[in-house]
Amino acid sequence: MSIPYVSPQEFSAEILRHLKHSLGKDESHASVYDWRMSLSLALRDHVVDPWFASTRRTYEARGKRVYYLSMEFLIGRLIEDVAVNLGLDAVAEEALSALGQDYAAVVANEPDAALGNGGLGRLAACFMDSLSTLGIPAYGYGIRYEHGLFEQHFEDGAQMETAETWLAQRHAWEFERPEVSYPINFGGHVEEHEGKAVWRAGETVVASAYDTPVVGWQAQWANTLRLWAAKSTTAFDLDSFNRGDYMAASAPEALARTISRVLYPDDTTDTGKELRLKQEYFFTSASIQDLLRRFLSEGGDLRALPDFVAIQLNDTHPAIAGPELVRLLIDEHGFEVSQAITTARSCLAYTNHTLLPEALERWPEDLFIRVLPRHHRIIQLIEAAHIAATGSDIRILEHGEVKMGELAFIMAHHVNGVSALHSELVKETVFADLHSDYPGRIINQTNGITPRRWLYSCNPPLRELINETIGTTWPDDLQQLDGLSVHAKDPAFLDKFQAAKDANKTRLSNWLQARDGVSLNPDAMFDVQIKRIHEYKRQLMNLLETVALWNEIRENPNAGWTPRVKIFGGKAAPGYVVAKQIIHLINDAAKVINADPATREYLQIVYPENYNVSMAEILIPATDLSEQISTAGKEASGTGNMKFALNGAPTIGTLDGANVEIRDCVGAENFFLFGLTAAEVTARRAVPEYARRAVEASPRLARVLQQIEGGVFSSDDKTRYSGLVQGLINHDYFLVTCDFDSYFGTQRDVDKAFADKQAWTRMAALNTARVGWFSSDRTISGYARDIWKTPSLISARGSRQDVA
Ligand code: H53
Repeated sequence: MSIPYVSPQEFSAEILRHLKHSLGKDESHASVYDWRMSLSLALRDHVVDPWFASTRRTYEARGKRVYYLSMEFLIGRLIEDVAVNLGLDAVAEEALSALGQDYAAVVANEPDAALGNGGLGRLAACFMDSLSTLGIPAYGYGIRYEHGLFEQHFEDGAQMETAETWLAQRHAWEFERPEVSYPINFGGHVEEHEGKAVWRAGETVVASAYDTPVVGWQAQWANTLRLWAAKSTTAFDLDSFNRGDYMAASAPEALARTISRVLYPDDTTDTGKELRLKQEYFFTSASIQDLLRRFLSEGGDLRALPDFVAIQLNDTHPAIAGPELVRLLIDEHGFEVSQAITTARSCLAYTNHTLLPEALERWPEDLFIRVLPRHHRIIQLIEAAHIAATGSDIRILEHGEVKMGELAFIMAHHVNGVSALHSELVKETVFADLHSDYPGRIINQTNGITPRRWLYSCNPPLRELINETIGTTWPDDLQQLDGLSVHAKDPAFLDKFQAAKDANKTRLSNWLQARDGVSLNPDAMFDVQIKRIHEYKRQLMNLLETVALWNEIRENPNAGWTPRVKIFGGKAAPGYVVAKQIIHLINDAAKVINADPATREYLQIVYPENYNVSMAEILIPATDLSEQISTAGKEASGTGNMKFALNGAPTIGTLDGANVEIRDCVGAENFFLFGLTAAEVTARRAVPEYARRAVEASPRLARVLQQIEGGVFSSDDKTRYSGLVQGLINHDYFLVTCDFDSYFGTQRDVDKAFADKQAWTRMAALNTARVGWFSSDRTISGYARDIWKTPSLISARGSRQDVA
């Protein structure tokens, strides 16, 4: 496919045509919403041809397709993404300006599609972009949540949540597919008829498809993101209505829709909730039924399914795919048990994203039997086959629980971790026994990020500098950025690099001023920690360091401090009490510290509400220092760390997740390392009273804790943080206290380094130049080569065909 040229005049006409015929609006009455919809629909029109061509090519090739099953796709806005991949970004902007519209305002009118919580969901979105860019035939499968991740507001510094409503407006990018729907059964019981199991379901809902085309770089390929909405089998109960019972009349529809109503806002601990299990089965079953229908409609023989179908399980959430595929092969297609299990396993692979025990799902067995009685029996068969084959002690069903991690592992031909360190820890810890039962099954695929969104679109000044320095072919071959390295010695180049950073800092300042009335000192270091609020990510340690710094500036105001703006962003799961306290404390501390005239010049804390993908796109390019400070061994990979480095922000971080590989790439001298290693963390936990000892050994930390506990930041409620502080002193599972001094000291090294402007800029530029490896194109090529065995179907761009 090549992209046909469209002139701005032609594109204006296309926008106007949609304004009139799709929106039914006259130009003189059109709102920003109308313009945004018209622009989106005009762009979508240009996606359709490459999308159809890709589908045709896939059918002709009769090859393998990838099915990426994910509970979450954290997409964000799509206008710029689509415009950029179509090569129409400049045209769209010019066309809208010619119509008298402010392009940036129109783009900003699009609500974020927040169908995810954080890293895992955003990774899925980056993978969709790369699958299309690489020309690998693929479907993303997920849930079309009516309400995405909640909106966050602060009331007196405390987090409040309100429902997110992206679907209150029409979603411009999707195509409804009412003809593509599947029954999804729950409950009931299993009967035996002539040796055959028959599942008599207690309840049935319908999964109905909505397709969003995902176009890759330069529109060479487009895949489909198919999201399922739950509907009722009977839309309306007329008998109830006629009796005057209007609530009961709409009850079936309301009940069914509950399943796709809302994204669970906790990415670690929501297992155990019946609705969540139903959501997981709902979208997994619909997806498996859909891919089987596609395969059979092409005349496929199910015994050859693994040659045509690669199913990737994004975490354990779709782990029910194994039993579901086995069930369909046995119950509906007459397979023998062992043949069904072998066939299913040859199709399935599982990505593990965490070592946190609470994030590896386990379902109470009685709940599981109630919701999925047939699958429970199938899991017994899978477990028996596993024990027979390996003699293993590992069970899927144990202590009255169904262990989804073990199930996913046993039913996958490959299991991958998401960074080199994480994959090793998967082998050594959570899946040590299964690793010895199935040596070679665990492999690593270090995460990546799409450079189209996370550099090209979000950072125009740096994009232009890169284009003029090394040419324009880097967005789908990111290692070309290495060509910037030689320029990092050139003061003229460094000036331009710094000018790009400054422009982004100004853009952020203006945005914050307009949104929240907050002004930032543009000469200060922008020190940013944006991610979900979690104890292991240690936003608390960052805050403690900020308070310690405040103390020191007050005591010694003329010591030549490097001015800093500490920027926090992120949401806490609504039920995660400690995380919410940490948010409250950051906001409380901000109030006191920002009001202090003695330190105002040097230290400011900013915590904008409702961090999301679009906010990340403004914050990351403007960042000077990236905070990646998790307890070593706890962050599986991180992907924000990659985005910052790519946009020229050196990291202060621990040896955790992909930080390790980032540091290897950028060079130890361009990375601010501190803290205990994963092995030291484990050893330290064995030391009695390690936290208390750490506090006693650090007067600086002890003082900060006293201040917080004593109510310095909570004069309205002096005991507000006593639980939080005592928790640190007495437990501190995440070793905030133990790493504090090392962190504080390294931050002072950062201060000194930042003061040498040119050396700092050089470090920043070398970060950009050396992290091209973290493109999600590289990651997806790795999955395609090592796990899926799927070739690229794009012929134009040479090396693409070598992925398999
Ligand atoms: O997945 C990211 C990792 C990150 C990890 C994250 C994640 C979730 O977002 C949700 C659940 C889960 O188990 C893991 O925390 O380290 O970068 C993508 O792999």
